[in-house]
Amino acid sequence: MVITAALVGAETTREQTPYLPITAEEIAEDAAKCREAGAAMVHIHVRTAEGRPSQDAELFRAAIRAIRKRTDILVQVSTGGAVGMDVDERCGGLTLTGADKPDMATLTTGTVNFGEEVFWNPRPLVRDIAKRIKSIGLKPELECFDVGMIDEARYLAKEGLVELPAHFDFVLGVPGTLQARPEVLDFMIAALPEGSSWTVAGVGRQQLPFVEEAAKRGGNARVGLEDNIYLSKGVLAKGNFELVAEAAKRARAAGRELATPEQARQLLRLG
Ligand code: KMH
Ligand code: ZN
Repeated sequence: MVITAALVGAETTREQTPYLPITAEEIAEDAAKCREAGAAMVHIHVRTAEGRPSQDAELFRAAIRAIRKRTDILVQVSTGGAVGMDVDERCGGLTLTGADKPDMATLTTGTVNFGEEVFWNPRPLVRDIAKRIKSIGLKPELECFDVGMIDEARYLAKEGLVELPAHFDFVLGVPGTLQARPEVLDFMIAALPEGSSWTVAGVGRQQLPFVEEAAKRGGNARVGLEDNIYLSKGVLAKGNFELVAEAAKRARAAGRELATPEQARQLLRLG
């Protein structure tokens, strides 16, 4: 089972939790602890020194270098960024080459309400990002906030922009879109193109229970401060590593073994 740690995100603030990593060093330190706790991959956004969400290539470069100095964990960069960013800004992490190139990048395949805002992903923009990911030889993690976004992957495959089978991430529980319920997860799994792999990211209080739902079904799970700041009711996680440790405990209790980064590379077909 691959555990991904979504370390930073674009929405969580230091006012909500003092444990949110912001600088490259903070991100790398938490990433290394997440690896120790059982994660095989980190999903990262970056922040300015003031903590504002950014997708700046140099901030990604600094974070990736700091992570790779400390640990062999796989690095997946966000192309979602924050609501309202334009496509070039969103794709900052895809401009990195050589030793700084990420291992994977996200690709959201449709538009959704996102709290009081709209996470805007019209079809031409999705194709633009898919082409950029493909052109640097990366595989996308297809971020699906709703079931129609799984079907869109089939269109992208027909257009030669995505290879099937692919790896999907079901993001369930953002206010305004599909919520995290076991029957929703079953429906999404049933909708997958044959042979595809999947991760589930439960947002808010469904994060840790959905690690168990994923474990039971043979899937993978994402935890982290991007999606949830609490280890239990009213108790802040003192870093992403505490959420990973709890996820690892629940996965093992369900009889699952945790993938190393090398095993995750095979399982997610990263090449
Ligand atoms: N911050 C959200 C608007 C991704 O990382 O690819 C989008 C997001 C998805 O987090
Ligand atoms: Zn993200």
